[in-house]
Amino acid sequence: SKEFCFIETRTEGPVAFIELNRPEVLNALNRGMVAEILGAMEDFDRAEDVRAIVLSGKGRCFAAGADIDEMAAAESIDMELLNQFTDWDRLAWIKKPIIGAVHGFALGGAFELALCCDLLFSAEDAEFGFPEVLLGVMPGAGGTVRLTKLAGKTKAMEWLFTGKRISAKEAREFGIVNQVFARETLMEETARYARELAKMPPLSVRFIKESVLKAIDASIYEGMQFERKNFSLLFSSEDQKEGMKAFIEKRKAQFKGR
Ligand code: CO8
Repeated sequence: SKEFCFIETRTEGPVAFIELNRPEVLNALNRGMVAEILGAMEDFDRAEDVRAIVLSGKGRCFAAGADIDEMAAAESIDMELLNQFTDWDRLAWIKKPIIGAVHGFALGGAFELALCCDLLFSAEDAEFGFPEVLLGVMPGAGGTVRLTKLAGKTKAMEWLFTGKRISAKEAREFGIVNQVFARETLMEETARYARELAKMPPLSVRFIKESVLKAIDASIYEGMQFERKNFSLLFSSEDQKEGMKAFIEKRKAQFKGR
């Protein structure tokens, strides 16, 4: 696997793992780390045998947000010229399912990263939050948008205005987190889930992801047009033939991802 400075990657069969790896600063996301995350995601997205990507943090927590040291002295024009959010835009084009596994803090940019995952599992000790307001700024990588769409205006305003941290339990209540596990079993349970997901027909999973993400932005009519095209498209796949044939023959289907 490639040499990275700020992350570690590995694959275990069909599951790829990306771990944020700057534990000495609680995995603060500098721009280099975000670029590496995207590089790794795109490689795994193209790798034929990878079926799911797991994202987690090494050390005490998932991550405590964007690297404050890196941006403390910046001016508006520096931010504009950096155009750093193009990396985040590319994240939205990853076609394979991304599962986030959060323990400890997921704050600021790290909460935004977690909100970009397709499924989110967390440890009981997880704390989510947008403390940007306490630094005199606000989220910039989709936080106000994704949190509002997910949890609704009422909670989004409350959490964003105050920087108040959300417990794993509360995150689960508001649909931010799929499931909460004990700290010791989080990675094991996430890997188990990813392996199960890897057994699903990959093209179905791919087009379901695409359609659900489309539905977040689209009108019902537009979303359904999009869904219908993807539905039709799957009928050119070998896996559709195999899946339906296996049902009729009362046996387990063998999916190939074609
Ligand atoms: N940036 C840089 N360094 C950090 C960050 C950070 N976000 N968070 C922690 N660190 C460093 C600390 O400075 C400290 O370093 P050192 O040992 O050299 O002093 C080390 O990590 C350990 O941290 P603490 O000693 O503070 O650990 P505590 O357990 O006492 O506190 C907290 C943990 C509460 C998480 C605390 O570290 C904290 O409040 N961190 C900052 C949280 C924050 O404000 N995050 C939001 C940042 S702004 C943001 O994310 C904007 C996103 C917009 C764009 C996204 C682009 C990527």
